[in-house]
Amino acid sequence: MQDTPKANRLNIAIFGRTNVGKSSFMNMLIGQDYAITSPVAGTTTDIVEKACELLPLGPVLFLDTAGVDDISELAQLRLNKTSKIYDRADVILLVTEPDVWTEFEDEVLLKADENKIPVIVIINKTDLLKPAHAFLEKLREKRSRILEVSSINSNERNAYVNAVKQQLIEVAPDDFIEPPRLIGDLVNPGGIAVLVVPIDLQAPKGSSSCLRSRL
Ligand SMILES: Nc1nc2c(ncn2[C@@H]2O[C@H](COP(=O)(O)OP(=O)(O)OP(=O)(O)O)[C@@H](O)[C@H]2O)c(=O)[nH]1
Ligand SMILES: [Mg+2]
Repeated sequence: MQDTPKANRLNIAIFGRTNVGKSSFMNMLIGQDYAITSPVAGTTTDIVEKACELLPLGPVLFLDTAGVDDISELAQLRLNKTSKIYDRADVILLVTEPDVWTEFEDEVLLKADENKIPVIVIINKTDLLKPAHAFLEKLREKRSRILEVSSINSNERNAYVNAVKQQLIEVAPDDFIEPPRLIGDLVNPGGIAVLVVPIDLQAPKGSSSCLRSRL
């Protein structure tokens, strides 16, 4: 867990190999078809950012990245951009598929550790295959925060989203969960304050709703 958040908005980076369902997973979390998804590996070629109020957590910024195993001609440029996300991320959601763990996932864990960023492992596409016991056992030796989801199973969406929120609350920096008071030392209990705020990215925590999302 980091001691100091980089901003009042929790930056949540989504990493994983191409085609594991990073963009689909982000879309499920925000409740919108926001990022483009497709069966073609390398669909996301630039960082896709989505600001949202994820209650009861607060304002977050999702950063959907290009696949870390991208081997296309432009791969190096994309990977450079993805690597920069380690400077911004407060939390990493590392998306993988049942029974698949490669050097790319290990590399993300390594870089996350170097940058002291907590990681939640997301095993996606569990509608296609349930992860094997042995796979889960091995994974638990690497990380304790593991969630099994399906980004296309809308019946279970609430359960998946709540599980992710719970994990985020547990790993978020303390002063993100308990932010300094804005006017607590200016207004007495029962006093009246008029707060005029634009509902945009700069709005203070708790004042904006999830921008057009159904969360
Ligand atoms: N069955 C199943 N398919 C999924 C799931 N999540 C994503 N997919 C499919 O997997 C394919 C890739 O999904 P994307 O969300 O584009 O994957 P990505 O990791 O963002 O891919 P890149 O941007 O290319 O790195 C699409 O055809 C999705 O519909 C899931 O939970 N179950
Ligand atoms: Mg994508």
